[in-house]
Amino acid sequence: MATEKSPQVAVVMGSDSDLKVMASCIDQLRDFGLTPTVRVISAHRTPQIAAEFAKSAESHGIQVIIAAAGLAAHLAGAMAAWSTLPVIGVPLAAESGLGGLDALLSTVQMPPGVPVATVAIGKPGAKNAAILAVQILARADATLRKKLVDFKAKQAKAVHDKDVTLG
Ligand code: RP5
Repeated sequence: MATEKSPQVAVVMGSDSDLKVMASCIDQLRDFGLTPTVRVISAHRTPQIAAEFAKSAESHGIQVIIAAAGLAAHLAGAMAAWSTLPVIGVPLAAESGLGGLDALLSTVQMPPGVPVATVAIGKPGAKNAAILAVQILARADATLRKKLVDFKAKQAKAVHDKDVTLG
């Protein structure tokens, strides 16, 4: 059962410069009543901490890891290398001039045996990562399942209302 205090989801990002995008992921998780653990950890700049975090995440109650990074984005892959928890990767568009395609390919093209569930680049992916994490947790949590049903219904109504307004 999800409570305000249970950090079942970890949101890790390669830099604090990623926070402006990942705020929408954190906000979405909070909207579902979750309080994620949020960390800045870099696969390249703090590799030891990345390994230690991934290895110990499950023992701290984490059930899903969301990992976001830009450029040569290896953070999600590093998490998946060191943990058997499901890892959702969010590729970000850092200032590389490639619009996040670099991070997308780095995150999604994992070798067989080490999957990373990769979502879209940037904000849409950040929001979807949160929803996907909730969907994973909801398999064993009826309260979250109900919240997901309500979320989908509200989303559908918003689209329908716009459709009616446009007439
Ligand atoms: C990546 O490098 C981070 O995830 C970030 O998207 C990008 C740039 O980091 P900063 O130079 O802004 O710290 O590792």
